[in-house]
Amino acid sequence: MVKRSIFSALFFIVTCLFTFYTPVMAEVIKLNYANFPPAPTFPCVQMERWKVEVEKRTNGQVLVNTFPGGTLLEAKGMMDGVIAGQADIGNICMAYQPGRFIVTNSTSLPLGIPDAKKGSMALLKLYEKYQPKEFEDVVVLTMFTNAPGNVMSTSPVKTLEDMKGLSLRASGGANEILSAWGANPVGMPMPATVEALQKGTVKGLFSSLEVMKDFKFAENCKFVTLTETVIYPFAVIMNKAKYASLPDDVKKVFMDLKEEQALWTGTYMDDQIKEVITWSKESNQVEFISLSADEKTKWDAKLEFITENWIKDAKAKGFPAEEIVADIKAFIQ
Ligand code: DTR
Repeated sequence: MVKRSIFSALFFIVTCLFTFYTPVMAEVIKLNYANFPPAPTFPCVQMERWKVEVEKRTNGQVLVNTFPGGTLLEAKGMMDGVIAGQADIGNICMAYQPGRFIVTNSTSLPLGIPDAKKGSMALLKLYEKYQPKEFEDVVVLTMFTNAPGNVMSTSPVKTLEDMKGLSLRASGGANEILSAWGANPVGMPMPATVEALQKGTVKGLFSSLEVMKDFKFAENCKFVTLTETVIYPFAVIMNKAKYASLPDDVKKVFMDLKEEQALWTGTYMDDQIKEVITWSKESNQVEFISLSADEKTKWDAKLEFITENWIKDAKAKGFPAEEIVADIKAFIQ
């Protein structure tokens, strides 16, 4: 009798355990990550690397769905789309909204940022130090820059005379530099440049050289003038409420990746530039033009006023302009 009661009690307990105890399996967190240029370009390559690292470091607790090529949000609507929650994460190029991103677009001043690695680290340090209000409605997951800009053109540009009135595609701070050199800057996001070149609306562009391969500009632009001037700043941003909803251990993975991703992307970009220069010369017969010393002096002299003007304008808007410029110069040493 006693045995039967013990057995019945045990049976009841085991049944309850299997009925009411369900192991707490953390549900998979799915995040949509929007990007604007085509998949082969460096902003999307870094996105895929971030995805792999996040899914690995969270042991699959986070699943990142990536949307390159503007399939979820386009360049100009990216920031507001992420703020509105149309995408959980987005990649923006601050140069496309110069009036909105005053502090971070200061990295596009002609201050001599030598490569994407130094540019990316300087941009991230600038953001961390000044915590600009321009990003107060989102969480910044990382920041990076492209490599310094060069003129890619359908006709050779060897002197300022050759630049006079030449319609070249650029954006943000790069537009001012082209104007100072006497060219006619035509502003548009990078993806729109393909059609503008084909239509002849522009006779080239001013940007980092990896686009010669990534956008096939080497087919039209058979000349590159090595100016090595101006970088463009990018940021990867996240919807604030979505970020707040993440478990603390996932937030830590994201924040641990912030500087690492900036360094990885800058290094990737610099390595890609070396490869594309060789590819452009050997596979596409692109002529690379170096400015003579006299010419370079003339071109540089045209840019001196740009930083002074930026300081004046930024100070008038209440920004610590001189400190920002001094910090960028210090960060790139
Ligand atoms: N040069 C900036 C930024 C840029 C450089 N390479 C890419 C590739 C894909 C998108 C943007 C960029 C620009 O002209 O837009």
